[in-house]
Amino acid sequence: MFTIYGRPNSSNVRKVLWLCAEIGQTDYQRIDCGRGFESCDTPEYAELNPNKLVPTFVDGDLVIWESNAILRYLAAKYGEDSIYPGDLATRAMVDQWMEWQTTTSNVGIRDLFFGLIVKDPSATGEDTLSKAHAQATQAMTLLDAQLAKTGAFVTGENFTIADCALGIFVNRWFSLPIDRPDLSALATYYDRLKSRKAFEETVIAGGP
Ligand SMILES: N[C@@H](CCC(=O)N[C@@H](CS)C(=O)NCC(=O)O)C(=O)O
Repeated sequence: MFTIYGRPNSSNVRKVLWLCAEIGQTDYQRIDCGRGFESCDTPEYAELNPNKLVPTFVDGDLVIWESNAILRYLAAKYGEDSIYPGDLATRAMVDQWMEWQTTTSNVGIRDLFFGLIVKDPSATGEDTLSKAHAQATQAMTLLDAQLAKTGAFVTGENFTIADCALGIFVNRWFSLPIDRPDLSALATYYDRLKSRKAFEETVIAGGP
């Protein structure tokens, strides 16, 4: 049995919980920690994850931090081939969108979340919010164009771990109190995700 450290309202923890539900891995232990819960700023936790962030995944002697690395491990170990394809070209597309999530699409939506929901004083300024909104809009417009091409999911007809990485932030985009341009492929995609029980129970239930 593996262990997931992290609060269930964290976006990066929810990615992992969502994938576990998708691939039928429900026999695990989850330990609440992070903002609003037990602090991660302890020597014991830093031994596991020197970033003192969540999630951290422990499977016997194996310890993984970085949510997308955890997704890859779980999908490769327990998932069907389609969720993290063995075919290298198809896999590269999944990896590409996961990298884009971490490095690019996350930035504006994260800053909006900190300004509007967490109300972190460093993120509530008008300029900061407006820059974050522009970044988030640009990223979601790009994703909308991709979805208009692929149809069902981020990389094509099959649900993959790129959807776990990005779907969390699509939920946040549609849940934040912000103006949103009409992005119809993205809205259809969000409806498609909401029809999945695993998404409903692990992502929607956790709020924005
Ligand atoms: N790149 C890391 C980011 C991890 C991260 O920023 N986690 C946030 C929650 S989403 C966190 O630990 N925040 C501080 C806390 O909850 O104590 C990942 O994908 O795992």
